[in-house]
Amino acid sequence: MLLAMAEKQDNQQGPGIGVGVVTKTSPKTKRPSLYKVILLNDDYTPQEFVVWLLQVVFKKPPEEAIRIMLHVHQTGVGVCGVYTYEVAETKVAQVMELSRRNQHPLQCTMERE
Ligand code: TYC
Repeated sequence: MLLAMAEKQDNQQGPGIGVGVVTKTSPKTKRPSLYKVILLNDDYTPQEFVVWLLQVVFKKPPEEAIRIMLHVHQTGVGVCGVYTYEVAETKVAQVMELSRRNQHPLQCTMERE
């Protein structure tokens, strides 16, 4: 009875209890730019350290970590992962800090995909 009255009032004066106003906005979502995190080869950083880094920072399973490390070792560069800007920036900073702390010259950079 109360609802019926509210709806009756609606019909006279606009939306009220139990009456939704339908607003339709066009879905304008933009996909974020993605960035490749790239590891560079050097002659001094131990292979085991790079494999460990790929597991800890980039969450790679052991076998994939070995594969990526060997690719960098053999070709000079390799992609560790693709992320949004801030995530990529954080991964690069983590690699650089862990390398510095362990006195390895390992270099890491990012590049827009
Ligand atoms: N080239 C290094 C070695 O032989 C291993 C290495 C791999 C270093 C990948 C850096 O990003 C790198 N000890």
